[in-house]
Amino acid sequence: MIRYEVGDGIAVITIDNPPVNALGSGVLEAIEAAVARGIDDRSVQAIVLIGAGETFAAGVDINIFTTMTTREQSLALSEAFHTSLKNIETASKPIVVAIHGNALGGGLELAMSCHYRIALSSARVGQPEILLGLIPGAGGTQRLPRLCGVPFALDMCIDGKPVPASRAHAAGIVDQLVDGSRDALLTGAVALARARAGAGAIRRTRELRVAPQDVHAALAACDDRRAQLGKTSTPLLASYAAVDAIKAAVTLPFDAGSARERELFADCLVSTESRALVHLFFAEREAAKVPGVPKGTPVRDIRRAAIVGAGTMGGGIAMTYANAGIPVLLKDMDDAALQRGMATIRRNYDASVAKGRMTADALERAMGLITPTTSYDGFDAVDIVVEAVFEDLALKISTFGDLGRITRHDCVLASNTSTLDIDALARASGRGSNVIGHHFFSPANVMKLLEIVRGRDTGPETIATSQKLAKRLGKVGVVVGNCFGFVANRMLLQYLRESYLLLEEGATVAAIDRVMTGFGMPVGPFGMEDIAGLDVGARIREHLRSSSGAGTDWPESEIANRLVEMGRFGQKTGAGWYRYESGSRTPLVDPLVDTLASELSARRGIARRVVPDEEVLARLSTALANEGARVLEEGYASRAGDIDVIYCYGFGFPRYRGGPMFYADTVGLRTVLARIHEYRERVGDYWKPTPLLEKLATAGRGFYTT
Ligand code: T1G
Repeated sequence: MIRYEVGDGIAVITIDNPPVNALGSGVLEAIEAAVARGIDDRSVQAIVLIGAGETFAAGVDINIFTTMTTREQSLALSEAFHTSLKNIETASKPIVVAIHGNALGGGLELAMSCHYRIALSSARVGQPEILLGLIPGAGGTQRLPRLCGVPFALDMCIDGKPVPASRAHAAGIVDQLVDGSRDALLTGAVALARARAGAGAIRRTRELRVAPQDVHAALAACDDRRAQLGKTSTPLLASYAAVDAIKAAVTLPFDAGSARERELFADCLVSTESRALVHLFFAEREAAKVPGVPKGTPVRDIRRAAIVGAGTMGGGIAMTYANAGIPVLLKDMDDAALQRGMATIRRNYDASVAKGRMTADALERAMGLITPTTSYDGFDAVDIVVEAVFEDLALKISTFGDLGRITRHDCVLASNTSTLDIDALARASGRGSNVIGHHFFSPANVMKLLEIVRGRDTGPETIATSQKLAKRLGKVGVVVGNCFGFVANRMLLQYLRESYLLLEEGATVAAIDRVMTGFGMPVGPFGMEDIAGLDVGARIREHLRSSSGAGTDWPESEIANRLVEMGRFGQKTGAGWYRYESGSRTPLVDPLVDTLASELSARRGIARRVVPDEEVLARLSTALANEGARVLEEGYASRAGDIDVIYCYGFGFPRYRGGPMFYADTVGLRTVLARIHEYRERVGDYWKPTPLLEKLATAGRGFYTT
């Protein structure tokens, strides 16, 4: 994993641990040993450290963290990192690190323990540990503020976003930039090393003063950042720990500050938040591995696309393709609908420009890639068609009939349906192996999830092409099976069912939403339905009732349907579960809904009661976990991790809770099972534990514990 070569007085140490040169166990020690070898080698005047392949190092091997079960182990791990980097930093010959690709987490910490940093201008550096619920644990919180100052270090450690090498250079993290290839970088690094070799004193980051040298200003920056954290919805434990560790860099000498960092790092590593985020890191990557679609399955090149239906979803999907630089035809039946669709797209882009998220040029470029049309002209030249017409099976079947006749034989035919039968659409098209579900989440140009639905005849090429396309569209693609509501909405139906029934039992719309937003959801079930549209929910329930009669073995609350009958579809009609002042999206409590709930519970003979917040959370999260187990058991999801990725990216389930399946494990499946039995007694016998959940709970296991 470590190569050592000497040429003309310069030792070049290469990290070679594909695919991302992760600093797995033994790698840092091997680098340390190679540095010691260079020190002892009289022919060596200076040392260069570089990564093999496409990148420098993407940090410590995250797999290591899954083996850490105690705080003591975590502390020892951080101590080992610190010792290795101290030995590298205190080397008596100059060490130049050459950065290309990524220097992230422990990779940047290693680079900062070297004496001089040269980077390709295309490189990125960052401390993304916060995305894993961690802080830098190898001295990053002590060395970074010494190189770039406290405010920049706070940004890097709390936002976790990598910064381009040019900004790192401007901030003082990187000393020199090089354009071109890895070879050009290596040449530049060797030249810098040679120059430093003869230049006397070596600059060690640990000896630098933290900037700003005005301690009050530095401490004020930390306190301000901590105060800001308190205002954010759910700051992570690690966010506060990052502020405390950087504050220690200001107030304590290097070694004492490092000891403080280690303590804080260990606290984070054993936290449930970090376990949840590390779980999601790997679950997201596992989701890319689909049974029956081996690595290397051929994929088709998507150069041109077409969307059928210029409504809210169709428009958002067209923006997603245009944002990825793919020219797209946007078809709708009549010109009026098309103009409305195009106007919405321009309005959304204008809003992005107004928020500084896009330039006016980029707006015009994107609009230029979207061609509105009322005909199928040009559809015979596209590589993919995404159907996004009204959620009506007959309409979709006729659309797929058309598409099967007019598109090229290898054209991917995708449907944005959120619930309907992909196999029926495949049959209508006569091209089953090319038909697949591409279920985007609203707003389609914003939400990161793409639920990819494989039908009975969907070909592996079509699936592999969809996965690659998802990444290109900036989405996280998760492949699921074809059942009513697939995974996302099928589970959501149970979550909403319990929300409605809790209303009849005495809870209120505002209380239920408050509990779920307090839990970390971006909106509660009722706020979410007001955004998506109660009419959409009603149609889905109607489809479910008419399609199979399956899944209606539970008491259906009439309350949602009553609101729809009253024309209360949500934000789009100014009233739904909440009411909205004209032009405002601020939900206002409407006592009418609570009155309706009391009437319906009286009619169903339900004795209303005070529903504790804990029960609200328990009922809704248990409904998700139990249906998730059913989806797994029936094989519509390949892994529990896929379900967690779907809920975190599709519905904003709090990542620091790991997703509904991981969260159920933190509650304990025995507790979850006991709750289901209790609800079966008290609420209704529609509560049936899924055999998989029952089996795991009885065995004292979880969805993730073997
Ligand atoms: N450890 C282990 N495996 C890793 C890894 C890592 N750090 N980074 C990537 N992989 C694997 C990944 O699972 C996948 O495997 C393959 O590499 C390709 O990754 C002490 C505490 C670098 C931007 O948080 O952000 O250092 O699925 O699919 O889209 O302070 O990977 O193929 O089997 O993501 O091109 C900090 C994490 C660690 C960076 C590349 N570092 N990695 O993205 O490929 S904590 C990070 C990434 C730390 C110290 C601390 C991305 C990437 P497989 P990929 P990509």
